[in-house]
Amino acid sequence: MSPTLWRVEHFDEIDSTNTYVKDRAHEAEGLVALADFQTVGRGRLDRHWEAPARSSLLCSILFRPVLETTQLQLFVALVALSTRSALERLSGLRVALKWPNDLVVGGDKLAGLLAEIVSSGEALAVIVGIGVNLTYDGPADVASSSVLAQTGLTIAPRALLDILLEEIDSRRALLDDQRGRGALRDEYLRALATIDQQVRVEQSDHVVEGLAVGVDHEGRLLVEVEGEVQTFAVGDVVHVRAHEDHR
Ligand code: BT5
Repeated sequence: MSPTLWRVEHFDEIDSTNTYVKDRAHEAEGLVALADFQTVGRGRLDRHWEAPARSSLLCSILFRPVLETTQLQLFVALVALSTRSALERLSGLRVALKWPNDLVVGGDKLAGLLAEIVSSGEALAVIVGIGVNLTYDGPADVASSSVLAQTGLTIAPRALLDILLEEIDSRRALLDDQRGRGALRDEYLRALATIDQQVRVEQSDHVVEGLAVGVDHEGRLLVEVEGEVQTFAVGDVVHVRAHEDHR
């Protein structure tokens, strides 16, 4: 498959890049919104994403999957793994992934992803937004960090975006067939700090504790609870024990 035709639209200020791309979900794959500042940066479940102007990579990418909505978490994996590789190429920094949507360094949150689905009739769009702390260490009350704090390097958001899009290009076709999805899942498993950790999965109506043992073919987390493996598609995961530093 040839590389995607990326169409990057840059904004000095916007409400939220995810909202912008969501409103254009009917367009072809490859639309990217990039912002210096968001007035209403969004996390999941109505949470906020904080980032002073020009301190972070703030962008959202439009995909048009060939398969069904169950691929959502695989697109999160695709963008998270690509961001991880781009950061390593640009700064040497090694980050780990925390299921379902964080990039972490030694337990501190360095980046978060927000994936949303828009479907109208047969057509399906997946929007993946990402915020990466480049020079801002994150809110004071959150265990968070930045590329600058970790490496001493100041990376320009656009430089990171360009390498990120290259990395997505090198993986995007994997999502279009079963074998490719298997290869992506293998890379995902290797990058996930969550695996082999004692975790607490907090869902809207209940909390489960157990050992994270893997992810399935749709990127859902597999947690062993009292000898039985349960599957989680959404939910917030807390690593119960401190895990090793993945830098
Ligand atoms: C996320 O949500 O981590 C998804 C963040 C996605 C942000 C990008 S920026 C570009 C695009 N456009 C948008 O509007 N959003 C996307 P969640 O897992 O719900 O985490 C949100 C929580 O992270 C907040 O409640 C804070 O505790 C914490 N947080 C906020 N800003 C942070 C930052 N800069 N660094 C680290 N943690 C932060």
